Amino acid sequence: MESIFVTGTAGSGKSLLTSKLIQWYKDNNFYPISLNLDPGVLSLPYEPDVDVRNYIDIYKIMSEHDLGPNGALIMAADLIATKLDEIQEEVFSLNPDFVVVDTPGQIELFIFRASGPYFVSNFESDNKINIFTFDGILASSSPINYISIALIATSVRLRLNMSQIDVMTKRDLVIDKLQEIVRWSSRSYLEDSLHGEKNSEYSLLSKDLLHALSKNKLMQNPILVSSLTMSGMVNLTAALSRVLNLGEEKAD
Ligand SMILES: Nc1nc2c(ncn2[C@@H]2O[C@H](COP(=O)(O)OP(=O)(O)O)[C@@H](O)[C@H]2O)c(=O)[nH]1
Ligand SMILES: [Mg+2]
Repeated sequence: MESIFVTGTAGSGKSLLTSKLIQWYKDNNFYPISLNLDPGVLSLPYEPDVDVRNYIDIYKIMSEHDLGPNGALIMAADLIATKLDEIQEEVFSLNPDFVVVDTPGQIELFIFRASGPYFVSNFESDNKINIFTFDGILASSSPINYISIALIATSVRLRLNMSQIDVMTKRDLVIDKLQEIVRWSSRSYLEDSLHGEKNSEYSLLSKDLLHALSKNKLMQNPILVSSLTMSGMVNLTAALSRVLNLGEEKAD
C-alpha cells in the first residue's frame, strides 16, 4: 500500500485533487481509497472511503467543551493523532493499492501542531509521499507570492520530513500566465522578475530567501495540474510513481 498525503493552504485544491487522483487510479485499474483527515469539513467533492469525521465530531466538541468553531477546530486537529490506530485498522481492512489522504483546510493546525506530523510519520504504509499544493491563482499573481508559497512548501517539508512533490493547482485558470510561471522555474529568471516589484525592500528579501532555498535544493519546480481538465495529471502520477518506486528499491 502506497500513501499519498495532500497538503496545502486553505482553498488550494487539496480535496478536488484527492478526488481526481482517486479517479485516475481507478481508471488505470488500481484500487485507491480516499481518507479524509479534515474533521471540520462540511462537504467534499468525493465520498470518503475512510473519514475522520466518524471518529471526531466537531459539533460535539463545541457543545461539550463550550468552544467556538475555531477552538473546536484546534482541539479536533489535536485529536487526529489519538485516532491513528482505528483509522489505520479501517484502511488496512480495505487493503487498497493507494490511499490518498486529504488533510485539514487549515494547514497550520495540521502541520505546525504535533498531531499532524505524528499521524503522518506513524501511519503504516509501504511508501509515503506528500503532495504540497501551491494555489495556482495565488502563486501566479507575483514572483513574491510564488516565493512566499515556496517558503510554506519548505516549512511543510521540514515539518513532515518525507518525500514531497510540489504541485501548482488550477492550471486551467492561469493559462494566460503559463509561460511566465514556467519561466519562474529558472532561478535567474525569477530573480530578474523580482526587479519589477515596486517594494524594493521586499524584493531584496525575496531574493535572499530564493538564494537560501536554491542553495539548499529546497526550491522544486511545481508540476502544473488542473483538477478540472485533468491536464498535468499524467505528469503528476508519473512523478508519484517515480518517487514511490524509488522507496521500494531503497527498501530492497
Ligand atoms: N478551475 C479550477 N478550480 C479548482 C481546481 N482545483 C480546485 N478548484 C476549486 O477551488 C476551490 C477550492 O478547492 P478545494 O479542493 O476545496 O480546496 P482545499 O481547501 O485545498 O481542499 C473549489 O471551488 C474547487 O472547485 C482546478 O484545478 N481548477
Ligand atoms: Mg479540502
